[in-house]
Amino acid sequence: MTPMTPMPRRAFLQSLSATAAAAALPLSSAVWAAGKLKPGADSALIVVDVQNCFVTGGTLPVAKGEEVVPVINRLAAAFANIVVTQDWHTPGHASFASSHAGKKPFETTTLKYGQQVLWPDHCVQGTEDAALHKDLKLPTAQLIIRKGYNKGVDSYSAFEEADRKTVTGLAGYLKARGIKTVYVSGLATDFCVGWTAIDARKAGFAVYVIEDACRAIDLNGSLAAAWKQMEAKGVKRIQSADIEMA
Ligand code: VGL
Ligand code: ZN
Repeated sequence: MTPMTPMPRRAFLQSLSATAAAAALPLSSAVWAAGKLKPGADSALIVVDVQNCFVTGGTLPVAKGEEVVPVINRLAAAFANIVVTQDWHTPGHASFASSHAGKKPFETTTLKYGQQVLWPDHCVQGTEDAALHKDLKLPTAQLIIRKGYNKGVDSYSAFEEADRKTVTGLAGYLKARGIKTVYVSGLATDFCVGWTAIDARKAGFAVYVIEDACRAIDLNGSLAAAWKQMEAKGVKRIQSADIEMA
């Protein structure tokens, strides 16, 4: 082929889309290998709230919550860095319906920082209900970050409490470790996973949510709303099969 020969149209389009795909990705942290994402040394897997309270038999069970455990255990092999979170409430926490006279779980109320969904008592510090699921196997996990431990403030996000002022320190930790990209998994897609993903974007990370490594509560359309908000903030929705296993 002489240099002047026009590139066949199909090859040209393929090269364009390859360039576009590369531009949309943080190249330093992820490489498409055989069409798959390969998390690098500057990526971390965040495993959100895979605790007894959120699975069958727990105090705030997420439908099929336990199904994320084998998916996350498999994913762990692809990550050099893993952070685990635990919802970790005081007894009598402000997010519990039982703390508000006349209120029932899944109703809402207004707290100092705004609207709060009221939950059954769950994930009380030090209880078996708040323990990580026994089948979770993450031998390389480096940090467990607990949240929701201020009695008057909830914290769905692993980065920032519901007052939108108090930080947990996770962004600083990840930045100090040179992490640029986070992959979010766990429970529940429409609450703690969603807020964690959105706040990770706010803190400047590239963010993937691994849909089949999450399960949702889906309260009054909260799941669809969460995906809409996440996508509006540039969170990318992927499946565990999109990740290259080590
Ligand atoms: C969660 C509701 C209340 C969660 C935590 O982990 O998604 N949801 N506390
Ligand atoms: Zn909670």
